[in-house]
Formats: sequence, C-alpha cells, structure tokens
Amino acid sequence: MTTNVTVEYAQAEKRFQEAHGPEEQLTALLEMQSTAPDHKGAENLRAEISRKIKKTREKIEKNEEQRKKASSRSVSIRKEGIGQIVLVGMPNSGKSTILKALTNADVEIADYPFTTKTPQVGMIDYMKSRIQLVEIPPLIEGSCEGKAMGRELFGLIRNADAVALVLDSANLRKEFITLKNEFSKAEIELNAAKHPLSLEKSRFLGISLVNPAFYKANLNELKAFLRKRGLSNVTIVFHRNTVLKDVEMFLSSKTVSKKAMAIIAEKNEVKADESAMKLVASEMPVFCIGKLRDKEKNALAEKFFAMLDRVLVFTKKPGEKQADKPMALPLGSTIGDAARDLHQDFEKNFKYAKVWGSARYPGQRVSKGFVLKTGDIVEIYSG
Ligand SMILES: Nc1nc2c(ncn2[C@@H]2O[C@H](COP(=O)(O)OP(=O)(O)OP(=O)(O)O)[C@@H](O)[C@H]2O)c(=O)[nH]1
Ligand SMILES: [Mg+2]
Repeated sequence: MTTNVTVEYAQAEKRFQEAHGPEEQLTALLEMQSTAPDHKGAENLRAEISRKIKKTREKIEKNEEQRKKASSRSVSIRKEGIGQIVLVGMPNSGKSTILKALTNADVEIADYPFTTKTPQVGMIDYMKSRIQLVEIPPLIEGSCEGKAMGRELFGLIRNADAVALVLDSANLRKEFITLKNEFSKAEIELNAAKHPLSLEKSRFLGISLVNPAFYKANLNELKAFLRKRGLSNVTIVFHRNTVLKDVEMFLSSKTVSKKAMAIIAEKNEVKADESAMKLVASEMPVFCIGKLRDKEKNALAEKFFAMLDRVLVFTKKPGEKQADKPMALPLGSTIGDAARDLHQDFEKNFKYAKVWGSARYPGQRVSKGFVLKTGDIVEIYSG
C-alpha cells in the first residue's frame, strides 16, 4: 500500500484481517472507514472499503435469512406413550419395513433410496402400555452438516428417548462407521455411560430424586443448587455414586448421550461379516432379523422397552381389580416414587403398601423404599 495511513487505521485493518465471521469484519471495516485518510490520494482505498462494507452487510443478511429458514423448518414429533425411539439408518436399510411390521403404520416400502421423506410414527403395544416408534428419513454422509435435512433429523434424534440404528447386513461395517461418525460430529454419544445421573422434566412442582442413596453429598445443597439454575420442576435419577461436581459437569455438557441398539436387517438371508458384527456388538446390543415373525417382533419390543429405562407397575385399590394400564416410572423407582406420582398427598400420608410380583410372597407388606420391578401390582395404604 502506497497510501500513508494512521496507526488507528492500521489497527482496524489488522482487526479486519483477524476477524471471525462477517459481524466482526463489519465492525472492523466501519472503523477502517472512519480512520482512513481523507486526502485525494486515498480515494481508491476509501472506495475499496465501501465495497467491502456493502458486501459484508449482504453476507450478514443472507446468513440471517438462512438461520431463520433453518429454524422454521425444524421438525418435532410430539411424544406419546412411555417413550420415543427413533429408527435411524442409511437409505434403503429397512427402517420402514421394521416400523410397519411392529406398528402396522401405513408407510411406503420400496427398493429405492429416500423412500421416506418425512418422519413416520407408529405405536407398539407393550404390556398394556405403548412405545412410540419414529422412522426418520435416512441419514447420509454429511447429514451432520445439514445435507438431506440433516440438521432437522439430528434435532429429532436429540429429542428422542433412545435410538435404534437399522443397518443393512450386506453393508454393515460401512453403514455403522458412517453413522457413528455423523453422530459424533453432531455431538451425540451413543451408549456412553459417562454421566452418573440423568434428568427428566417432572409433572410436579419440586425436585424429586430417584435412587437418592447414590448421592454422596448434601441433598439440600444439591436442591438449592438446582433451584438456582431454574431447575425446580425436575426428577433427577442417579445411576451410580454422584457428587455435586458430577451434577455441574452434567449440566454444562454440550454432548448428549442416547441409549442405542443396532438392528441388522438380513435381507434375503444375507449374513453380516463376522468382524463387522463384533465391532457393532462391542458398542451396543445387536439384534439380527431376517423375517419378522411374531417371535422376533415381541423380542424386539422387549429390547426397545429395555432401552427406555422404565418400570411398568399396576396400581390397585384394596378390594378392587388392578388398573387396566400400568404407570411408567424411571428405572429404580420405589413405592414412595409411585405414591408421589399418583398424588403428592399419597406420599405424605403413606402408611404401607402391598406388592404382588417381585415381592417375596404375594401381597407382601412393604415400606416406601421398596424398589419396584416391571409387572408389579401395588396397593398403597395412606392415612
Ligand atoms: N428380503 C428382505 N428385504 C427387506 C428387508 N427389510 C427391507 N427389505 C427391502 O429393502 C428395501 C428397502 O426397505 P425399506 O424398509 O423401505 O427401507 P428404508 O430404510 O425405510 O428406506 P428409506 O426410507 O428409503 O431410507 C425394500 O425393497 C424392502 O422390501 C428384510 O428384512 N428382508
Ligand atoms: Mg423408509
């Protein structure tokens, strides 16, 4: 540059060169404009700055439009039943076939890729409750960067309770590695048992704790800590020993973790390569299916239920029949948790309960701390 410039201008120009993104560039350019020399010899320089300012403003506007478009395109599926599981896979891997077999959903199945263009929902009957199964349009390499509706699809996955990867046996290794890579770039970990606790929104006011014995510090302090962060309506489930530091790390972590399993579709009875199979099995439970008969469907529903980390218990009033539908509680819940879920007063005025199922003998009298198992029938007495 032949034009003599001031120190202020030189500094602004440096900021421009080092700017991250168009917003910072614009700020620097405006400073350059106001500090540029105003003599005749600097005419070209001033014109150049004006051009850059115009271009940068256009860029910012365009980005803003794209951001708006992306957020208005975001899709979500309202949760129903005891949990939502997404069927995720590469094009043509067999997702719709599974959704239809398990839920009778009216979906299109075809031997060409990208048959499913919008999320498809079906419900599985399980022990008189229902599990929601959502097939999403296929993921491909680059989905995490937004290809093929990737951002919206990962939004849906983040919101789901668990993930079932549907993999074509003939292409197992490639599909698994591609999907894993997309998930990791989208900052979703599969089956990482990293955090010793999880958090669910609660229907009730107040903070409920499941498995509080795992919390190895002061519970009142923890509750105060949570309330300070606006979390005063939540259920915290402890999975193993936890201290306040773990809770802090859990809340500040950007990466989400999802329970996951792999369903390997053995189309035309093609078995998967054994080493690829081992690779998948080292990271998640694997379920191979050829034809989907009732036996396979039931076994698959069983696996789906297991991923949801719930217990299903039937309540019963003294002298009456058990409820038609079970209540679903987080795994590890006790009679006390069940009582609170029925009614807050029920827990407050709790006297004892009788349990059929996992109790030592039918109708055993138990106290609040009794840990429930799926299929238990519970009669609560309060005074
Ligand atoms: N023989 C056999 N064919 C299968 C099986 N599962 C899927 N197919 C076939 O594979 C093709 C794709 O099946 P879809 O269920 O539509 O696959 P998808 O994953 O939903 O496909 P997209 O929605 O396009 O991503 C169809 O021709 C199915 O008939 C299976 O278990 N056995
Ligand atoms: Mg499909």
